[in-house]
Formats: sequence, C-alpha cells, structure tokens
Amino acid sequence: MEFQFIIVEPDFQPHIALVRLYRPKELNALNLQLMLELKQALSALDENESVRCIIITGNEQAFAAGADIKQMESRTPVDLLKIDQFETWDQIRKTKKPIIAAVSGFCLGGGCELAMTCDMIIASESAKFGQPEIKLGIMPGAGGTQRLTRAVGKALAMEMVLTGRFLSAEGAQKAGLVNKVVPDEVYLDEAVKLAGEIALMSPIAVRLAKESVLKTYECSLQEGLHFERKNFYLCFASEDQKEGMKAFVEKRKPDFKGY
Ligand code: DAK
Repeated sequence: MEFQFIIVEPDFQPHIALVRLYRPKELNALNLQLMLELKQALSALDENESVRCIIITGNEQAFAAGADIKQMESRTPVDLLKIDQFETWDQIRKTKKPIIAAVSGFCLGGGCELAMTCDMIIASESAKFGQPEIKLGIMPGAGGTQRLTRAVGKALAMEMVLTGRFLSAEGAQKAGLVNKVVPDEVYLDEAVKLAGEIALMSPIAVRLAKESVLKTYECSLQEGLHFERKNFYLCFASEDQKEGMKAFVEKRKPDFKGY
C-alpha cells in the first residue's frame, strides 16, 4: 500500500497492521490528503482477513500536532461544506477492527481527536495532549468537545478546551484518557503487546464487543443492554465460540479462526 503521507505495514506483526503518520517536518499535521489516505488505508485493513488489530502511530516528536493550520487558514464555511471533511473522519470512526493509538510527543487538536477516535491509547512519558484550537480563534470540530469530556469529565475538558492547556501523559492517565504510560523507548512495543493479546481472541467476538462498547455513547442504558444481548447471541453463531469453549474444557489454548 503506497501513500504519500502515511506508511502502512499490513503485516507489521502476525495479525497486526501498523499505520504511521508521516509528515515529520510538519509534526504530522493532518492535511486533507493525509486524512484521505488514512481513510483508504483503514478501509483496506478492515477488509484484510489477516489483520486483527491496527496500530496508528506517529514518531517520537509528534503523534500529530493537529489539522494543518496552513491549509485551513483561508477556508470559508462554503469551502468546508464542499470538502465535507467530516465524512472522512466518520469513516475512520466506523472501522470495525480495534485500533490502538501509540502516542509520543505532541497529540494536539485534530491529532488528539484522532487518538480519541481510536479504541485505546498507549502513551510515552513525553506525550502531550491538548485541544489548543481556542488559541486559533476556533474550537474543536472533530469530536474534541464530546470525546474528551466523556473521557476526562467536564471540569478538565472545559479547562483544556477553553484555555488550550496541554495535559501531560501522566495527567492523561490519571484522568482516564489513556490506557497506559510507558518510557519513550517502548511505547510502540507496548502497543504491539496489547494488539498481540487482542489478536489472539476471536475476531468476531472482538468486533461485536467493540461495537457494543461504542454503542454506550449513542443510546440509553436499556437500549445498550438490548444491543449487547443481541451481539452476545450472535457470538454463538460462530465456530470461534465453539472452539473457545471446547479449548477451555480440554484445558488448551483456543485457536480462533475468525468465522
Ligand atoms: N499545522 C500546520 N503546520 C504545523 C502544525 C499544524 N497544526 N503544527 C506544527 N506545524 C509546523 C510548524 O509550522 C513548523 O513548520 P515550519 O515553520 O518549520 O515550516 C513545524 O511544524 C514545526 O513546528 P514548530 O516550529 O512550531 O515546533 P515547536 O516545537 O516550536 O512547537 C507546537 C510545537 C506543537 C507547540 C507548535 O507547532 C504548535 O503550537 N502547533 C499548532 C498546534 C495546534 O494549534 N493544533 C490545533 C490545530 S487546529 C476538522 C477536523 C479537525 C480539525 C478541524 C476540522 N474537520 C473534520 C472539518 C482540527 C483542527 C485543529 O487541529
């Protein structure tokens, strides 16, 4: 898979694909082309049967310092409407396979929103999270006010969104924004470890479970429980359910095939 602003390795590790944001000189600022490439790559990886978990990362300096300000500077509302970039972001959100963001350095604005769109975040000690759009005279537009508030609560989200203050990796972990903080040298290894564990599970159960957890954001508890129950029943239509339970009874590790 050849792209200009991302590097994609579908077979980075067994069943684990790696997507690296690659505009190093611009701190991986997310321009339209990069986001389009990311959407195409995730859609292809979602279709790729051998991939069970996806990691998105940047480099040590930056996961992404936000949407490309230079590209946005002269936009009019009509430009934004015509480009309809939200469609691209929505498609990324709809990826069925689990996505882990491996974050180091700056994770700001659209970069932070992209990381929060992922299912889990592993951060290096030097990671810095923020929604600094307010300093540019705008506000977050790709989920920052919604996902950040759900993750860290109103008080901290309000502070970050209204002042643009950064949150350290340690602070992000305390606030529940990230899963784990590890030394800079091993943040990608840690993400791979997490992805590897997920990749050993039944891809069908993983998909249905991810879908069910995300449903929490969209409905009442009753509706969510109902949705969960249907997905639970659906697991029993898979060979993987039979294999998982048989393996338990036979005291061996299951070998999940994804059907
Ligand atoms: N856009 C464009 N270029 C950027 C950039 C960005 N967001 N961030 C950094 N760069 C570029 C710098 O311009 C510089 O390029 P040159 O001047 O060398 O050509 C290079 O990257 C290195 O940056 P610095 O020289 O500034 O590096 P420092 O270490 O001094 O500072 C910094 C690092 C991250 C603190 C600083 O670069 C910074 O404040 N960057 C901007 C952070 C920011 O404000 N981010 C939020 C952007 S607004 C939407 C979806 C999403 C969004 C909007 C719409 N739709 C779906 C419609 C999101 C909006 C945003 O993210």
